[in-house]
Amino acid sequence: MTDVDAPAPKRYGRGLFLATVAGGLTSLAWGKPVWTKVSAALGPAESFVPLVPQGWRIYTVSGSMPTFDPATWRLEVGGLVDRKLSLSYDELRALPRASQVSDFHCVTGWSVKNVKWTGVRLADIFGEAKLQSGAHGLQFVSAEVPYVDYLTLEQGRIPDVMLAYEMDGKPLPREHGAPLRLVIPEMYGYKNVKWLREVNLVPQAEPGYWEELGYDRDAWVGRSNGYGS
Ligand SMILES: Nc1nc2c(c(=O)[nH]1)N[C@H]1C(S)=C(S)[C@@H](COP(=O)(O)O)O[C@H]1N2
Ligand SMILES: [Mo]
Repeated sequence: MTDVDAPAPKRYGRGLFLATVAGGLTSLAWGKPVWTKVSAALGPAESFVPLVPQGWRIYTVSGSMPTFDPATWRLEVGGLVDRKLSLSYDELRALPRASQVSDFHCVTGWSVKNVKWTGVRLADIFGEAKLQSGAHGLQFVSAEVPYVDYLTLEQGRIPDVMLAYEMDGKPLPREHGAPLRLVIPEMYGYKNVKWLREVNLVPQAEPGYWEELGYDRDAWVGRSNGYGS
């Protein structure tokens, strides 16, 4: 794991992040030693690129990005359901299509406004899979091992939560989680699992990847430990 993986190295306060981002000197936020280390770990082609105009930072915890083959890819829906699903990319795209425009916030202080997402609502997946009464949590498993995260079923039912396969009118780019990522605008970026491969209905939500490392379980934007802690 490299420093680039972290939603926020805790030693950087929000003020420093905002100041450096506003000044366009994003690499300052990482510091030169980190920058050098990251570039070495990922190689020149995949090293962290600050896309200043749009604001995205590309994160991985493993230093590599899963590949997507439409011929073999499946979204598996399992756990406490009456009908397990194994949806091909085409089958996923044949489900009712939903679009929204929402803001995206990383716990480190960067945001991207007005992102257009298109994909499927969890409710439509649940309708196919038939949830069992003991299911109160959702487990989201990334193809990027070991990134796993959870929501309560109630959080998963927030109306603008979606599994997104398009971003800004185009198929989700690889670096943003192709072909599918979770989008939950009410919560910080680390809940928005990229390279989504499995959704499992579980008895209850558990701590996810970053939560095991000290971040808040309920990563409500503006109301959890990303800011001011
Ligand atoms: N699989 C996976 N999903 C992930 C991450 C990651 O490292 N791996 N980082 C999270 C964090 S902390 C943020 S802020 C967003 C960043 O999304 P982006 O890489 O599309 O900009 O992805 C989230 N989802
Ligand atoms: Mo993040």
